[in-house]
Amino acid sequence: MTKDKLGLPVGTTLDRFIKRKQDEFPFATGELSQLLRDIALAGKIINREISRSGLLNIGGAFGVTNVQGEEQQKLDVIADIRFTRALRNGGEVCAIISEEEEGVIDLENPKGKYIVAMDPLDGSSNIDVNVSIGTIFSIYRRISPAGTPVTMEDVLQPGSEQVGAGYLLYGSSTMLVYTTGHGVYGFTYEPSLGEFFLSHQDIKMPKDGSIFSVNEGAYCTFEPAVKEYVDYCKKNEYSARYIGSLVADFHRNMLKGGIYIYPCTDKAPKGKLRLLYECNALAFIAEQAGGIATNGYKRIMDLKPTELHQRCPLFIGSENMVRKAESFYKKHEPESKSDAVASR
Ligand code: P6P
Repeated sequence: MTKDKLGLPVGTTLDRFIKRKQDEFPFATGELSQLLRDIALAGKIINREISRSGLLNIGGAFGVTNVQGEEQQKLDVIADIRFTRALRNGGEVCAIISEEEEGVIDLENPKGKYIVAMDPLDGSSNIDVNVSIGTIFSIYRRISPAGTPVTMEDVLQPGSEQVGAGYLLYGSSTMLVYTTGHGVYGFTYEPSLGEFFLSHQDIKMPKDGSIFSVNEGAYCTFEPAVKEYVDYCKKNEYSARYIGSLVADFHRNMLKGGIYIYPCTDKAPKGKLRLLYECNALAFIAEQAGGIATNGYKRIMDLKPTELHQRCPLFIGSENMVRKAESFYKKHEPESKSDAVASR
């Protein structure tokens, strides 16, 4: 029987894996473990609803725009409700930041030790065309003492303070991928058993790759450095792979080697992706898997958030590819309009 580093047989359930990992830390109280279970439960429920959305008329737009000015899809709202409910009922979380909610969701659970920042359903415009979508989450320990009201300092922590991060990928199979700072582990969902099983042990991202993911439709408004890097990828006949779903593009690039870029554009002068619940979570995973994530100049996880929904440029993936992309910025530094320069 194949055994992995933990001496466990392959086919280990998420629950058993979490417990075994927790046992490695004598001071672990089990609260983070329970929080991960709560997220997995919500993921199972969303997986069920996504797989039936075409039949239940829960696809399509909700007819409301969210705080981002983006048209909410029905499943965006359902996912937001489901994850918020799972975290509220789980009792480990005191506050949530969600892409779908303008302000902090105070769960009125002052004993909760954790803060969760999440994008309940990223790439939801792909729902109706049956393309993979995902949930992204970051977990922080609160700074203010338990028993006191949640503060903005609790929710505006840099990514370097994350105690956990992960994503659910609702694709050809549904996966949960997460890290708590000791490697990246992937679990594949078996619907007939209602269980996530360990399928990707200690994921490592190749240092190099030949896949680049960027929306070239905005090429004309890219900064010169980004244009030059995209041209470099084409000259080297790299594969262009961009499906409009960050989690799916990131997951493929992590396994095969590659880079995902969402730079500054005229439509998104500070980049499109949100620091707190998209960039930081994937940056933590990327670094734990041996990759890197920057805004073109600075490590994503070193950026100090000032607003809940602030955006930033994202260059994430194989280390050598991100460094190569950054090298073009260094050549063009004075011309760059990237927020990276401003925040440098
Ligand atoms: P564009 C989805 O809205 C998302 O946040 C990411 O999942 C995806 O990579 C990106 O935006 C797509 O944005 O501007 O290329 O359509």
